[in-house]
Order: sequence, then structure tokens, then C-alpha cells
Amino acid sequence: RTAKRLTDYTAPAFSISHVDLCFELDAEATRVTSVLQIKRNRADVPLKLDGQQLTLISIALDGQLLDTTDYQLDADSLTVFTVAQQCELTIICDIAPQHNTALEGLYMAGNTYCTQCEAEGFRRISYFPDRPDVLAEYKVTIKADAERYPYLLSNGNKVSEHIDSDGRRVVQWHDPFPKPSYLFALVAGDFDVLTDKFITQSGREVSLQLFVDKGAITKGSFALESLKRAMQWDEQRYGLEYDLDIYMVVAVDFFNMGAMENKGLNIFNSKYVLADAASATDRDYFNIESIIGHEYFHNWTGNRVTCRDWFQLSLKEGLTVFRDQEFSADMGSATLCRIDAVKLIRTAQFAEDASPMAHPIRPEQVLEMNNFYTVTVYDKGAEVIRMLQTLLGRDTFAKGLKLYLQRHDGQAATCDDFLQAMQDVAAQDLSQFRLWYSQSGTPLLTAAQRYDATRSQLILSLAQQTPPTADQAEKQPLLIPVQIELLFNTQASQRHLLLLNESEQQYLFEGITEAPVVVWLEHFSAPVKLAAQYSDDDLLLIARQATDGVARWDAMQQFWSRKIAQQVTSNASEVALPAALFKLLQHWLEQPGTDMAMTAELLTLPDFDTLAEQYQLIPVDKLLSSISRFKQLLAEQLARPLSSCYNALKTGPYQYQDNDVGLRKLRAVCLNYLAQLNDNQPLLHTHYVNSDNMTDTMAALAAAQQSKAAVFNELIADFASRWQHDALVMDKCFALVASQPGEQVFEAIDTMLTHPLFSWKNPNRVRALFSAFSLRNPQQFHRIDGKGYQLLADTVLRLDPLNPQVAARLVTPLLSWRRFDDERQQRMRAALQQIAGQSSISNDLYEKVNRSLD
Ligand code: BAL
Ligand code: ZN
Repeated sequence: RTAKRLTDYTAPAFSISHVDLCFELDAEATRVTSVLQIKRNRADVPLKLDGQQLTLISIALDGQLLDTTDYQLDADSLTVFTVAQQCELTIICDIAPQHNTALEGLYMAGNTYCTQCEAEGFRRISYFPDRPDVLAEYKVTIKADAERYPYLLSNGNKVSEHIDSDGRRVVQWHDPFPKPSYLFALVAGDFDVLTDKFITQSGREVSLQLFVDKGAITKGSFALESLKRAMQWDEQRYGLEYDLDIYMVVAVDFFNMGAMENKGLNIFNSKYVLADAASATDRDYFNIESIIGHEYFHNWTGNRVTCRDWFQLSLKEGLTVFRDQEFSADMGSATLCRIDAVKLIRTAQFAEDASPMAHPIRPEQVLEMNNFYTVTVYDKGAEVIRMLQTLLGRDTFAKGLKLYLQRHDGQAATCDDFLQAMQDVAAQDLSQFRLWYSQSGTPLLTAAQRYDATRSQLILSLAQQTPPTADQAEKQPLLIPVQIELLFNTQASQRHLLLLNESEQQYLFEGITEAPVVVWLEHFSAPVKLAAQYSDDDLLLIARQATDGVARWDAMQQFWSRKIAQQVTSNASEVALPAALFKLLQHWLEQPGTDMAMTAELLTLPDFDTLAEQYQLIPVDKLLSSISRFKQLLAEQLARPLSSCYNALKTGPYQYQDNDVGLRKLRAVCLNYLAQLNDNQPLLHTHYVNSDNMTDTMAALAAAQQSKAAVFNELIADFASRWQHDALVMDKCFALVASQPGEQVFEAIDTMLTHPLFSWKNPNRVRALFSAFSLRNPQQFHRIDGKGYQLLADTVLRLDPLNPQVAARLVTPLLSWRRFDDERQQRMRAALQQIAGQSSISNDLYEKVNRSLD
């Protein structure tokens, strides 16, 4: 199995100007006829097209049928030996969507036909140069039984529709914008349709259509409203207007990812479209708005300007995640959005950097591209874009984006092209900044301060060091923007941006008349780990006084991380907590302020994953017991204010609206602490019974589950029976069952596998059970006897033949086996070896498991 390298890139030997596709849909044998207008770019090379799992029926070159001496057919390609400078190639092949469980290419989601072509799914539809730098104009004809398939959709504008003499509906589409094959989409099914319109800033009317399962129409309106907000936001913020006359979004139940930005025809995992108060949480609403925005924003950053090759994936994904984060920040609480983003970087991304799969945001070597849709490419990629905005300023950044889009409209570009546009508008040399694209790993930033009262001088020192990663031994100093705030006792604070571009640097501030507390890395201005010498008092002061909400939250996180670390390393039974801490927590509970979501975050302890990233060797048991000890202590010490705060927080009927969201979040945090106290079981029950919305229901269930309350079994049984026919809600039930910290989880998972709605073929179901188990149940996943690791290995092996992409995602927690104690290492490695020992495992799994065992 051979990996591809970024350095091996060569421009395509052939271009395709037009593609004419015809689909005669049939679950067992869909006939695909593809007519390609081909132009040769390089002499003396045969035409090699990608293709997998296709049954070739015929090939004709300029109308002449070819015979088997004219071409060579392999498992992954079709090579035509002699091709003129320009020609028309007609390829007919058959595919079997019904048997496509990998959910790449054309497959069936229940009775609906749909496609997923990114990254390399189009090659499962027809033979084609399936690479993002071959852009063509597509015409698509779809034929299917007229009654069963009222809607036959593809990219672009609808050209015609009729019923033919065989009773088949025949619909033609034309997409005027040249696109790579990964943006091709087809959907055929019967739906309920929500329609609306959007008038663009230049006055064009765009028809908006949202397709959902029959009967789910009322659950689609929030997604459609979100789409309009996203369209308006992109016009206002970046002057970017939608370009086709129609924008379609289809929700399907079987989908590997969250959603896909196919030109004019987004296909979504139904989880990120459907919502109502009874069945969706505040978090679900947030995710829907953010992902609807994300896919919409791709229309410019991804579709109009796409990627030259898949190593450049962050060019569209990092940038589009940044754009969706900015959109969400403008739609709701900017601080909360940022805190969410920081949590993800500090947990999953830092863990990935420390794992055998470490890679830069622009990877250099890839065996299976599906393995590189990662938190590094996406979320660290977005952090890199954010740093660029910090360095250049918002206006210059927006100008740079405009220049990049103008310069490369209709092209397949590189990360360097993007940086060049930014450099050109900023007239700043970004050569050192480019290292963020090629260097993997998490820099450690060490910060110190010295105050000289006699000279009124403050000297700040910063040092950076990036430890070696699995893929790169040598690291160079990066350009790191470090935002700071100086907090004084008697004066207004000062905010500054420090640029660190060497291994160590000092910064002198004159005229400073008192020693400040320095808020380092305000707003998490760079994706780095920070080591700063704070006292407890400093951290509590920052938590009270910093201007930036993220810095306030972060100070509390650092405070707890240190206390938990002290508990982990000391043999003392209790680490002392200062009285000032309780006073502050009590104050927040008594006066939660207007931003209650923020107060909720201030009151929440860091989770296991965040804490684990502070250790090279993760002390699983000690970390878990310390977290639980501090949680218990806080519940006991703050029982009264927690209870008063909980009782004081009341909402009216459910609305997804900032103030209510904050209130529910704060109440859930209080409930979670109160559940630690034995006499609060009735409270859990009451909270559950009185709930008129899924957010409160889930708060009761989560609090009961985490506190191992006896009432959990009763509540979850009621929940399961109430929602037994709703797959998306049952996913919440599966996840709660699988993340319960007690050892009964294994039996409970077995029972859930027999639930009528569970299916190994549905990624949402599989993830609901097994990602919840391996990622949100450290107690049982990391059991010392290895039973958790074994369960995951068995699951991964069972899933791989069906859906390698999902199997390879699931295996991730096992890859970091070197970060655990000897006994766990041995058992995790044994689980990986069991997987690696199967000769027929997919490339997806092979790449990850073998990198880990190397
Ligand atoms: N392009 C794959 C799905 C997404 O990132 O939007
Ligand atoms: Zn994306």
C-alpha cells in the first residue's frame, strides 16, 4: 500500500471541459453513462481514469467502440492507451447503490438515493480523473420511477422535467460553474419540502428548498432560517453573494460526515437539519446553525475557489471553519463560541498532535485521504486563519480574502496562493508564518514577568518550544501572536499584542507604575500550551477582572488544572482550596449576571480529556478520582447557593434564544453538582418530569448518569420508551447508556445493539454508542483489565468491511497507547495488533493502526 506525497504533485495530463452524465436509477444496477470532452495537456501519456467497484459495460472514443486491446482495466483505474489531442469519451458502467455500505459514491439512505463524493467517491460512480484540480461543467440527466421518486436532484439549475414512455421521471440539470468531481451530487427520493426565498444584495432572487423525510417538515424551519442568516452574514461581512438561482439542502439519515457542500445541492446528515424543542437540545440548534453556515460559506471558500490537491484541504476547511465560527459568534455569544473552539483544540487537537497520526494542517503524506478530515486540518487550520486575522487586522484580512477569491475564482488553488494574497494586501512578509502550514505539533509557550519599581519598567519574557512529533523530529520557531492584558490594582488595564518569532524574546514596557497581573494568551490568541507562573490569587483575579471572557474562563480552568495536578502528584488526601475561591463561586451563583452561559462555564471543572493533555503519561485513575473529589467537594461546600441559584432560574415555554439558553445551561450545571449529594435524587426526577424540552431532559439524564444516581435506570428506561420510534433521539439515549461510568455499561451496550433502531450500517447509530463509549466514558474505556479496549477493537473489526471511514475514526482512541501506564499500554497494543493482524483491513484502518504500531 503506497502513500501519496505532497511533493509528488504534478498537474493533470488531461483536462475535461464538459461532463454529460446520465443515471438510470436502480438499487441493484444503476446504469451510468458518462460523456467526457477531453483535452490533452501533456504528450506521450495514456489517459488514466480513476474507478472503483464499477462494472464496465462499454467505452467509445469519438463514437468508436473500443475493445479490450485499446485499454487496460485494473481494480482502481481504467487506462486508455491512445487518445488524440481532443476527444469525446463515452463510458457506460453499472453500479449497485443498494450494496454500497461505505456511503461513498452513490448509495441508498433508506429509500433515498444520494451521493457523497468528497474526497474520492466519484470514482465509485464512473471512471474519471477524480482529483480536485480537474474542473468541468456538468450536465446531468436522472431517470427513475416517477411515482416513487418525485424529486430527482443534482447540482446547478433545473433544465427540464418530463415523464417518459416507460413511466420514468426524467430530469435534467445544468451547473454552469466548472467544478471538481468531489462537488458532484445526486439525490432521488420522496420528501416534504420547505421553500423560501432570499434576495441577494444585488437584488437577485434565490429559491431556497429544504428536503426532509415525509412528516418532518416542522423540524426543518430552523435550518432554513439559519441558511438565510448565513447568506446575509456573508454579504455583510465579506461582500460575498450567492451565485445560482436555487439553493437546495437535503437531509438524509445515512451519512458519514456532518454535511457536504456540493454546489447548489448540500447534502446533510439529518442530525444537523432537524430540530424542534421536544427532540433537539440547545446544542443541537447551535450545531445546525453553524453547519448550515459552514456548508453555505463553502460556496466561495471551497467551491468557487477549490483545492489543487487534497494536501491543501485546510485551504477550504480551516478557512471555512473560521468563517462559520465568526458567523456563530455574531449570531449568539462570541465568548461561548470561542470557549467551545478552545476546548476542542485543547482536547482532540492537542491529543492528535501528540499521537502517531500527528500531521501539519497541510499534511505531507497520505495513504487514505478520508483519514485527514481531522481536527488538525479543520480546527487548528481555523486557528491559523484566526492568527492571520489577528496579525493583519480584520480589515486587511477581509481585503486579503477578497483578493484571494478574485485572483483564483474558478481555479484550484493552494495554501500558498492564499497566503500570497494575504501578503500582497498586507505588504508584510509572511514567510515565517507559513511554517504553521508545514510544521505539526503543539508549541509550549513559557511566559514570565519581572517588574522593576525603581525604573517603572515591566519586562515580559516569552519562550517557545515545540516538542518533536511522530511525523517530524525537528521544529523551528513559529511566529506566534500573543495577546495580553495587564491588570492593575489602581489603574485601567492595558492590552497589547506581542509577536514572538524567536525561541526566546523579551518585551520592555516603560512607565508602568505598579506591578500588574498579566493575562497571557488572551482569547487563546494562538493554538499553544501555556506555562505561566500564576499564584492562586492571580488566577482568581483574572477570573474576576479580565476584559476578555475567554481569559476569565481560562483562568478558572488553569486554577482547577493546577489543583487537580497537585492532587494527582501529592499523597495528601485533600489539596487545600482557598477561601477566596468559594467566595468567588458563591458570588457567581448569587449574581449570575446577564451572561448566564458564561457563568455556567466559570463554574465548570475541566474535563478528563483537557486535563489528560497536560501529561505525557496520563494518570487515568488519579485524574478521574481527583476530578470526582473536587466535584463532590464543591457540591458540598456550595450546596446552599447552588440550590438557591437552581431554584431562582425559571424560563417560560422553550425558545432557542440566548438568555434562555444561558439560563438552562447554568441550571444544568447547578443540577449536575447538586446530583452529587445523596438527598437530591428527587430533584433529578422532578427536573426530568417537569421538562418541556430536550435540553432540560438531557440535563436531568446526564446529571443522574454522571452521579451514578439510582434513579438513572428509571429515567433512561422512560426516555427510551418515549422516544423508541425517533432515531435521532434514540442516538442520545444510546450515547447516555454507553457513557455511563459504571461497569454495567457492557451489558447495557449489548442490549442497545438489539434495539430495533440500531443498525451497524448507520454511522449515527454506531457513533452514538461507540464514540460515546470510547470518548466519553474514560472510567470504563480505560478499565485496567482491557475490556473497554477489546470492545472497541471488536467493534472496529466488525465495522470495517461495511464502512471503513467510520471504522477508522472509531479506532482513534486506541492509537495513543504509548501515553498510558504499562498495563494499559499492553492491552491497548494487543487490541491494535488484533486489528492489524487481519489481512483484509481497509486502507483507512491500515494507515492509522500501522502508524501507531510502528
Ligand atoms: N467538505 C466535507 C464536509 C465539510 O467540511 O463541509
Ligand atoms: Zn467544510
